[in-house]
Amino acid sequence: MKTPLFLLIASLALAVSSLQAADANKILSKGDKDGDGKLSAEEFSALIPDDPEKAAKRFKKIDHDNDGFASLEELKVFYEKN
Ligand SMILES: [Ca+2]
Ligand SMILES: [Ca+2]
Repeated sequence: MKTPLFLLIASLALAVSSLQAADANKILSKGDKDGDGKLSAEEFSALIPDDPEKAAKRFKKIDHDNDGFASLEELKVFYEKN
């Protein structure tokens, strides 16, 4: 029996979105040195040590509410879009 196409697409979309959530989680757990559950600009730029300018620009985009920290939610939103 063949799997209906829409089911394939749905499961693919699910796999992709959980992958992105996993990415955000991974980035957060890797970068969060002080363990407060979010990334400061400093913690974030430490993840991209070879290009501080790019890191700063990206951090600005991620920090949507401008509180100076990238929360897991903000990371998720960013990595879903990119
Ligand atoms: Ca932190
Ligand atoms: Ca923020």
